[in-house]
Amino acid sequence: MTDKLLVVRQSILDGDLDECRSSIQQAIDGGMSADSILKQGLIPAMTEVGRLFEEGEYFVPEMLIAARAMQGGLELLKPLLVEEDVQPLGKVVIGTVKGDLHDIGKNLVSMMMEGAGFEIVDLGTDVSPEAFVEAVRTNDANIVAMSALLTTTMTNMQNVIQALKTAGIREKVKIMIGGAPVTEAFAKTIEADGYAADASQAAKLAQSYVA
Ligand code: B1M
Repeated sequence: MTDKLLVVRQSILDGDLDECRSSIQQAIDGGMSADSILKQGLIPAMTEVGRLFEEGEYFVPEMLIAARAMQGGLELLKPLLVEEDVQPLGKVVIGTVKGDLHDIGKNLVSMMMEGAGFEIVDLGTDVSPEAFVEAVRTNDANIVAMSALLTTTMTNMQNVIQALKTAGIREKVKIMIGGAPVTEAFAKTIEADGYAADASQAAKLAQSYVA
């Protein structure tokens, strides 16, 4: 890794948005491609953030500020990635299910997935089954990611899966779910493809679907 990318990586680990953007700008000005900055700088840094989180060295606040720094940096790269025609790993439609307004965990999952190289279509909170179906169709998504924080709303995940089946597009997508009351067993019951306990595992699970 070049010195410039080491600075990019450290700025993400420190959650330092300004440093992240200025070090990325310096790497761009120095002639490095956006693709290299993304794949050798941002993505490995977010992988490391995920590892630190899983090992209990980072907690949710550290992960959030790291993800925000990464997102701020990614904004600089996005137009260049389009110019370089860099393809994302896949397209994820993500949302918190109908009746549920909790979005802190969902946003974290979304940011970690973006950091892992996915294009994200974030539908927000209180998302109906019809809106998930419509978003999968219009975006030609490969993954549907659902979050729920309430025991009363987690059952709506099954309604989304049913709606995808009815629309005839269930087999087109991998469906992954998560959120505090959600479990692996629940995922099996509703025939989701997978469950992840936290944002770092969610990013890894999504990567396993496109590997
Ligand atoms: Co609410 N709330 N809340 N709340 N709230 C809980 C969830 C609750 C456990 C609090 C409690 O009673 N102890 C309880 C649920 C009880 C239950 O159903 N068993 C509860 C309740 C009851 C309610 C209301 C009904 C309260 C009321 O009005 N009477 C109401 C419901 C509103 C609604 O949604 N319709 C309500 C409202 C709210 C606020 C709006 C005030 C606010 C939400 C703000 C927001 O999100 N923008 C809020 C908050 C903040 C919480 C707590 C305190 C924190 C949730 C949170 O953000 N955690 C929560 C209590 C608690 O958890 N200690 C609580 C941090 C976040 C990073 O974790 O979201 O779990 P989490 O995400 C994790 C993992 O779960 C996972 O990754 C993340 C981290 O790595 N993950 C996924 C999440 N989604 C994933 C998707 C994946 C994979 C992993 O794949 C796709």
